[in-house]
Amino acid sequence: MFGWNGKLLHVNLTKGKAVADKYEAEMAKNYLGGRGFAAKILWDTLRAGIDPLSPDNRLIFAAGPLTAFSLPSSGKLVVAAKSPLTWGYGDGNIGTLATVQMRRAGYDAVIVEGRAKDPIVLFIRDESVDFLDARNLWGLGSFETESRLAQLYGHGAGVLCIGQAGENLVKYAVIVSQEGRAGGRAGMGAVMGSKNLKAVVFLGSNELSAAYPKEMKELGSETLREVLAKPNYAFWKRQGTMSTIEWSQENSVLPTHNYSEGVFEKAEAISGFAMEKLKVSNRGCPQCNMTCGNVVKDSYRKESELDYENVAMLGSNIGLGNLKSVAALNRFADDYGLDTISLGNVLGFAMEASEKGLIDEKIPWGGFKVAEGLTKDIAYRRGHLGNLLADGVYSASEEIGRGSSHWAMHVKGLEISAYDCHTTPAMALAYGTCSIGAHHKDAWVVSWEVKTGRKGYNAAKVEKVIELQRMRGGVFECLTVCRFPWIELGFELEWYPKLLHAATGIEMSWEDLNTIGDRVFNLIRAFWVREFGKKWNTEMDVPPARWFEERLTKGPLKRTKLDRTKYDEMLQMYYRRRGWDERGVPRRTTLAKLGLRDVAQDLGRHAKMSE
Ligand code: PTT
Ligand code: SF4
Repeated sequence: MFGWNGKLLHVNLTKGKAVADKYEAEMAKNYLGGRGFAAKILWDTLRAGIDPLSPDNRLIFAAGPLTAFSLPSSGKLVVAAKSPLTWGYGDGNIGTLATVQMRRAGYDAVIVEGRAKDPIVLFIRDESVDFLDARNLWGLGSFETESRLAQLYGHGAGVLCIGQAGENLVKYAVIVSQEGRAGGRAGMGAVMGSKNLKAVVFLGSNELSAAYPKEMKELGSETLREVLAKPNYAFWKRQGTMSTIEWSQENSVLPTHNYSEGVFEKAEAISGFAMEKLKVSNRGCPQCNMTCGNVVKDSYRKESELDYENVAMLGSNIGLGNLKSVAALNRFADDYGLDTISLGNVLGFAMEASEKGLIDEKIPWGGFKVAEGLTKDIAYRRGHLGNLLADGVYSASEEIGRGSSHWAMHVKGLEISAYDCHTTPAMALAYGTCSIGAHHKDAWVVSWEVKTGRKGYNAAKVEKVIELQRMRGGVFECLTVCRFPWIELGFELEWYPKLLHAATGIEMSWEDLNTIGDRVFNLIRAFWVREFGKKWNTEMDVPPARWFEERLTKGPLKRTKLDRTKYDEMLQMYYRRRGWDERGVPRRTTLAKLGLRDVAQDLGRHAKMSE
């Protein structure tokens, strides 16, 4: 095999054993890598109904055939497992040296099962795998953990680690790398913590082998130059994703006060231009020449790396209009290893619950010090409220009750990311049907919808959501490279089949790649349905009642809300277009067409299926 290493590493922490094995070329062709491999392995190896925080769960680190080659933004890694937050399929995408070193060590994916007796660091250096005592690291934040490991193994080593949130099984704990890259929103850090796995360190010494090395080198240089020549490059380096704050505010989609509004009166103070005044440098993922991490000095004069999602969720969504304070909360989240999106979401929920008198604690909108304390309480599961919020917004609203589920902002248990959808039905559908719960990664359709018209609930919107799910959630997650060159700079998609051919020697048309995207999407859907069995229902694809029942009261689009009847019709349209039945369960014929006949057979044992 070229491009792929053709090898997986299976690690059993209970037994302290690691075994490498080869996988079939068929798997590479059918699933490509990254999310495709993760979904296939989780489907094949997990029994339905296992507790995600038990040793039975598998934590998977998976790269794709283009990962770590010298080409635009290729230093990405998929981290996946059954999610402790949603109890469905969970994954995230992290930019990290660990992916480069894992591939150089000879593996395309590492699968970790079991639970170590005491905290350990897994040290993977080419063929050798060591299980090292990590009791001295347990209790440390992710920054200190990584810096100690870098002292031992060098700054070139690839490190994935957890902070206190992962250790304490906070359900939205992430995996952290390089002090500002974090992945696995759906609780991949908690799965790592449940395995007593404080960190994984990779070191590899092999060169990746391409089918056509000369062509690969030339294409790599050409595409890297192409990125630099894009008109938006200079502005991207200045603001990265932070320019979206201004755009979201202008278009009434900036989540504000727990998604009750789409505009924030202090938006300017947390915008990309405000960020530029605090900025000290750019950081980024390895193998990237458009490094987009905006490093600023926070209110404690410490460095914090800002992205749109972090700032919207820890800023406007909690009513905090001081960017240095937002940056400080963001830094705490990175160090503890908490997902910033879910953190901002649960803090907003707590502030609203406090305002409505549903909890005793006084947590004012925009109250930085209280938010800081609560963030720590969550990471350590301290006190009743900290512990409650550590389980996520769905759980918190179940316990608090009294109508709070209407404004507990999640889909399938995953907290919604940073777009308010009172005015955007297609984006609501994207959240409703995303493969991990409410995340924008599969279909960031909001910018297209704002441009082309928000009002309709129509077939064109359904088509666009599916097209993006294929490309973003399918092709990019499986090639496992960053999608930003394409989305943000307009780097042409035509390059990817060429790069794939040079790397692997295999010609794949867009039709082939789209089929892989659909195969993986359907397999993940099957995973959800298998997990939930009889409990599976269409409500699981519907965003919270707030967006349907409460109108915006501010901004140019005030008085707008979503229409539930029309949303339901659009959802049914989406199911039909996907080849799913009226409950959103893939039909046998759909799975068979995608080469998933065996999946249909197994799924039929857990849920009612249509032909
Ligand atoms: C992603 C989600 C996002 S999406 C952001 S900001 W974004 C938040 N970042 C967090 C963070 O930082 N620290 C923290 N403690 N929690 C965080 N949670 C949030 O996690 C990220 C970039 C970004 S920045 C995005 S959109 C793109 N995502 C990609 C993707 O998903 N796939 C892909 N092939 N390419 C992508 N490129 C972009 O990568 P999750 P990163 Mg991330 C600090 O983790 O679980 O996928 O959720 O990984 O290396 O930081 O790069 O406006
Ligand atoms: Fe990472 Fe940003 Fe580069 Fe993408 S563009 S690889 S997120 S630094």
